[in-house]
Amino acid sequence: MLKLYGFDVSNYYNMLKLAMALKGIDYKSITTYPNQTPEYLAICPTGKVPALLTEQGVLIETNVIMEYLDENYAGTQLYPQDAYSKARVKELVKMIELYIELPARRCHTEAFWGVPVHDTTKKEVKRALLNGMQSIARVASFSPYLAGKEFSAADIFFLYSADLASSVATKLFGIDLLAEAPGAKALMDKLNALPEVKLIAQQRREATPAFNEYLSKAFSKN
Ligand SMILES: N[C@@H](CCC(=O)N[C@@H](CS)C(=O)NCC(=O)O)C(=O)O
Repeated sequence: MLKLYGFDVSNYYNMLKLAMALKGIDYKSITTYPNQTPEYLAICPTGKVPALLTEQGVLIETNVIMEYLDENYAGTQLYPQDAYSKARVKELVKMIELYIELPARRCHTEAFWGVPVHDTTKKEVKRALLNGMQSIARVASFSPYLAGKEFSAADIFFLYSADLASSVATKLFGIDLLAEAPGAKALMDKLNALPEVKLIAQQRREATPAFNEYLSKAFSKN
């Protein structure tokens, strides 16, 4: 059986949990925080999560795992068949990771755990997030899904990355990031209403106290 390493507060992990739930894939969750122990590095070379153990070996990187799952399992299709449409979905996934997820992460410590981030970083991140969301607005269709009429992997990435990034933008910059992409709020509401998404959100809330405790220990060591 597939084994998925990660923890319920991680948005990358939750992207894969949602993909697997929508496809009806059976797997075993192995709760793991990112770490650099020899034991985990023997499974996952970066020490990050998620990692997926398949019968053939381990796969890392969320977008790569999502493509693998889509090619190997039935259920909700996450990428279109046609090469051009598929490339457009991958384009959105890459834009979300590079221009929304990664800049927002630079400010997570201050937004979520009160560990201050330098003002220069905040200035850079604010500009990057606004540019990123405005770029996505030019590429995405929001009719009603990000890539058009059909649900896709891009919606899964958007759901989790835009959610965290818009919290960062509200908390630290007082801006409404989703308002930069007309249609984004309606899409978020539509996705958040899915029973699979609600369950993952509930599991995230339940797992948050343990993760905060783990983090406060980690921060006090540094
Ligand atoms: N590019 C990786 C990023 C994974 C990632 O950054 N995961 C976070 C948890 S949500 C992590 O492991 N962070 C710890 C670290 O960066 O060392 C992916 O797509 O899976």
